[in-house]
Amino acid sequence: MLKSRVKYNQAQFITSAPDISKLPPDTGIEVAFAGRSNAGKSSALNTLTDQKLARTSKTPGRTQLINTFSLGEDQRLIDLPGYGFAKVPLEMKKKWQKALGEYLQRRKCLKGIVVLMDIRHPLKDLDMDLINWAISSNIPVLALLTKADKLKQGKRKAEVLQVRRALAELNGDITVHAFSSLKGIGLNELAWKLDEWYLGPFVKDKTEATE
Ligand SMILES: Nc1nc2c(ncn2[C@@H]2O[C@H](COP(=O)(O)OP(=O)(O)OP(=O)(O)O)[C@@H](O)[C@H]2O)c(=O)[nH]1
Ligand SMILES: [Mg+2]
Repeated sequence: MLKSRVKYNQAQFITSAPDISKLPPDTGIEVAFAGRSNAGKSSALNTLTDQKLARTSKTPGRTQLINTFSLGEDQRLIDLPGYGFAKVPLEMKKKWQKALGEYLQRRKCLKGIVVLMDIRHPLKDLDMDLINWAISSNIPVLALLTKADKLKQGKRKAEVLQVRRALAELNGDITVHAFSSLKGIGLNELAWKLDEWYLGPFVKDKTEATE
């Protein structure tokens, strides 16, 4: 059982927006899942919510709209279109990359970004662009190294450490974890970070915290 404060399994689909004008009002808190095409964004959302909410596919470029899911109380999860996939008609690519850029730049209720990268190919140029943009916009980042089930434990740990070290140099609010939708690796860490973004830090003993 997922031990989280927010009930992610109660997430409900709201809308698929082709551009930001079709999104729900820009209020409350949104957390967006972003990353290269095929990195495993939709799969991670489905694992977190324990539902088949977001469409997944072997073919990169599956998610072409800004998919919005409600957690109630003006809290939303956002599945963004992937970037960096070459084999898509240019016109289509332009359209949905524009939606992605506009979302990132204009959405005021965006509280945190989950950047998903295949653990075997992390920190590509476009990933770094996104992470650097988030830091300069003061938006915290959770970097999830996806498909961690594809690596043995030793290699997996080494890869996480290497990415942590590289991103620490940027001096931003960045957390790095291994993740696997298939095996549930990193699922609690994802839920806890999102809890923090939606509800604030977890305080164990309230009297202690006020001292
Ligand atoms: N082995 C393994 N495969 C995974 C995992 N997560 C996703 N995949 C596979 O990776 C492919 C892409 O997953 P999606 O979740 O659709 O990726 P996406 O990032 O949403 O892709 P776009 O919508 O195209 O941007 C699918 O074939 C998934 O089954 C994982 O944890 N382990
Ligand atoms: Mg997707």
